[in-house]
Amino acid sequence: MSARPTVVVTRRLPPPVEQRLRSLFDARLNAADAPLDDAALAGAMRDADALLPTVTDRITADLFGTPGRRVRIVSTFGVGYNNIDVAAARRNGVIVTNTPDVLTDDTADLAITLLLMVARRTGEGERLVRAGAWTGWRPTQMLGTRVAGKTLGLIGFGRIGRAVAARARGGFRMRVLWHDPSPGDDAASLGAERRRSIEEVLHESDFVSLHCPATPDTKHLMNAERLAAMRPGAFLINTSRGDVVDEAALVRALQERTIAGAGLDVYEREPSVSRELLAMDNVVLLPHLGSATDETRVAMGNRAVDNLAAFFDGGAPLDRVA
Ligand code: 8YV
Repeated sequence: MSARPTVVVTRRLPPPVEQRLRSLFDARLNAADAPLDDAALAGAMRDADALLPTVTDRITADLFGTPGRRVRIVSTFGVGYNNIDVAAARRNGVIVTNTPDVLTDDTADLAITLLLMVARRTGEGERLVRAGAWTGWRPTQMLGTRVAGKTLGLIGFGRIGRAVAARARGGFRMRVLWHDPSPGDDAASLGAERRRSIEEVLHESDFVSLHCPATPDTKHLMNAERLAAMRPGAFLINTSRGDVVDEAALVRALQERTIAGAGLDVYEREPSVSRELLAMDNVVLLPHLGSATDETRVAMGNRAVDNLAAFFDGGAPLDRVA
């Protein structure tokens, strides 16, 4: 690398990642960890060579079109990049990269966590104990739903969907069904069965877990009709993106007991969560924790830095999505 490129990092990152950024680049870090507003992002587009944003930043067509833009690469911290207008990036000749692979295991673990929590009513149980309201063990107290041997339907069978399948098959002897527009070459080795339509998966599954990216095609993929196509005793798990579920329709489906419960890590209007969901005991709500382990957040940061380093060394970034 010749002159040190300027990189604007929109949020605080784990210390080893910030240290590496400082050692390689003229890194403009965000010690206060306050989200940048549109004016600050436009300033970064003008003044920096690269931007390292996260899921909380919307990198719009207007930002890519910022007059006098200097940024040539946007290296996002995360596998999902629905917050970035990649078509506008392409039009403006800006490279976009993401951080796949490194968060697969932890996100799959979190999907299984939500599945277990909602089936076994653990959030509700913990609230009871913490409230000092537990009056003692009894045979009929807080009975949940068995997970072992049940049917899990996966909508989306990419890296994370497959990792969930492996856990469900190996750990819980579940029958696993999946639907994905792309072929799943290793599905047979995972012991998972393909279904031609989303509806078929929904009809047959006791648990439905979403693992598709947020795109215009998957916006509200789980709408009122699809929720109604689930089994009455079934649970919906979402660790993908809030946009994939029509949250208002989900609230109605839960209120009308169309489905039995939901485990959610992501929401349509993060960090805001529908008031009705907050009041429901058959819903587990987590604050977008999918990849939130020390190990994975460092690995994600390093992957984002690797992509920048490859680009500024004149090579091809590994994880180019635009
Ligand atoms: C990240 C995620 O926490 O990678 C993703 O797509 O949703 C999460 O794992 C988030 O994207 C950070 O930017």
